[in-house]
Amino acid sequence: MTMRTLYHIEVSTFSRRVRLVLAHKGLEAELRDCRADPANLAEMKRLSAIGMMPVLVDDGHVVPDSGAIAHYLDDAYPDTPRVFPREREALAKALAITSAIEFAMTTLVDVGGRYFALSKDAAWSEVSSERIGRARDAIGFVAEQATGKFLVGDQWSAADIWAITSTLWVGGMAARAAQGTATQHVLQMLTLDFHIPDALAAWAKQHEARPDVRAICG
Ligand SMILES: N[C@@H](CCC(=O)N[C@@H](CS)C(=O)NCC(=O)O)C(=O)O
Repeated sequence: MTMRTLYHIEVSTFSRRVRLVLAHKGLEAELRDCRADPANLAEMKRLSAIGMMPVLVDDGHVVPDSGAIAHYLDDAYPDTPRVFPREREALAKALAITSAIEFAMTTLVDVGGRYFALSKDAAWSEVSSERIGRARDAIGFVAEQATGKFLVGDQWSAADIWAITSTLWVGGMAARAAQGTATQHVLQMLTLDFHIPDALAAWAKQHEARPDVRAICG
């Protein structure tokens, strides 16, 4: 039997993508939460040169980064349902959407978290507005694609997985702040002018009740 381990963070939008990809493929993995257990974090950092979650270890093969993991699983398990379409036009569209979401989420985490300590710097306003403006453009592009039930073609794909996880994560920030469960980084992200466009939030509503989405993002 294949030994499969996912180093992740329970509430991370990046980690949830991979758990939804695994669920779509019917693949199981032992979950090791790196925020809950420092030993898992140390092990993940030993395995991955970039030291970020999620990291998948599949029969000894180490794959970091949610997008790379999804591509790896599509190729390594060709008998399971794919998350990136095979057909060229659909693949290009799915990648345009996942790249835009990756850019928007990483920018939000960078500006609101990793670099926020620089927010008293004279250049902060200009630099952060430029970056967040681009993140808004990227998520706006994704919202423009939300014209049907699925973002690409007529089935659930990586584009939908990337979109639902980020929509629920960003949408849930204010609720977590109100409950007192938000991290300092999330509180800082809430000060930035970044929101999920109404069209994308409305699109997400029709998928929130999916059993895999409820189990992983609930
Ligand atoms: N592009 C990466 C982003 C992963 C990422 O930013 N992970 C965060 C967790 S939410 C992390 O590991 N942060 C720790 C750090 O930056 O040191 C992916 O999609 O997997």
